[in-house]
Amino acid sequence: ILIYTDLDGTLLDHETYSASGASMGIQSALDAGAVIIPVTSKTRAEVEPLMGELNWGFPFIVENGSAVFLPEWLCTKVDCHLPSQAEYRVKAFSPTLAEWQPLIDDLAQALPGAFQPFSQLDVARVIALTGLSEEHAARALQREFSDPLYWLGTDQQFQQLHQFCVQKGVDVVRGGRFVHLLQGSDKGRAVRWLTDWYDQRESNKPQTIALGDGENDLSMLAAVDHPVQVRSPSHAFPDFEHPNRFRTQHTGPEGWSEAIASLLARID
Ligand code: 2M8
Ligand code: MG
Ligand code: MG
Repeated sequence: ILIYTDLDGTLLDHETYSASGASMGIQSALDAGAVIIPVTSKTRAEVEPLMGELNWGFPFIVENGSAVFLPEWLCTKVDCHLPSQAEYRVKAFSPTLAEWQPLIDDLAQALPGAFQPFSQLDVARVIALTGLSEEHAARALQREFSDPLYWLGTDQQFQQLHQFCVQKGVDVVRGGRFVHLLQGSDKGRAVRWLTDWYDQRESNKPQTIALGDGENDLSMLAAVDHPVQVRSPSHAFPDFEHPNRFRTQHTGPEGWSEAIASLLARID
């Protein structure tokens, strides 16, 4: 079983960024032999300490589906064509942070004052906007593939942002606190790629679960057998239809455990 999971507002509490409410669910998933794969807007630098804490060592997907990081120990000869970075092989779908800058500069000119790019914030400002600890805020600033926008503009400017981006083949998705620009990537595409990767290595076709709370999770939910919409304390469920759709009663990590308990009893 592959369990793809969003972090903020899903496995981690929206306010405290703690996964403790999901510990029962995590334990039963690991006991059942499931692979838990974070699929997040966060950066590699943010995900790594979390993987360490939970002691996983599984692949993970960062910056809204921009790239899949495969731990080197999982890789075989087949993966040799993938570039290596630190102790990983990396499958990237997105332009790099540097490649994004011309478009973001054009947007800033067209919509003066409507947003602040994440890469131009300092640690203190990230802490103020997100409630992250100093260490985690610094890690959030280590972006490799995306530059989320802190939105300050009007609805009309948001329409203009959309129009501008559509012309450039760029998608605009809202996360919990920031607006994310995507080109050629989304969580769903990265999830499909990684499911195929497992499929080619294992004799049984993997069963797939995905859990998310936001609009930026819908492409991932559409890419799996068992999509879970985790209830948010701050917004309604985004519209999503699927024959196996599961919507949790509890919010955030408690909802995560609720869904995993119910699904593990039903599948496998
Ligand atoms: C950003 O992502 C969240 C995802 O919902 C958001 O848009 O609010 C990311 O850029 C991430 O790196 C950061 O940790 C997070 C903090 O709230 O914000
Ligand atoms: Mg989320
Ligand atoms: Mg997220």
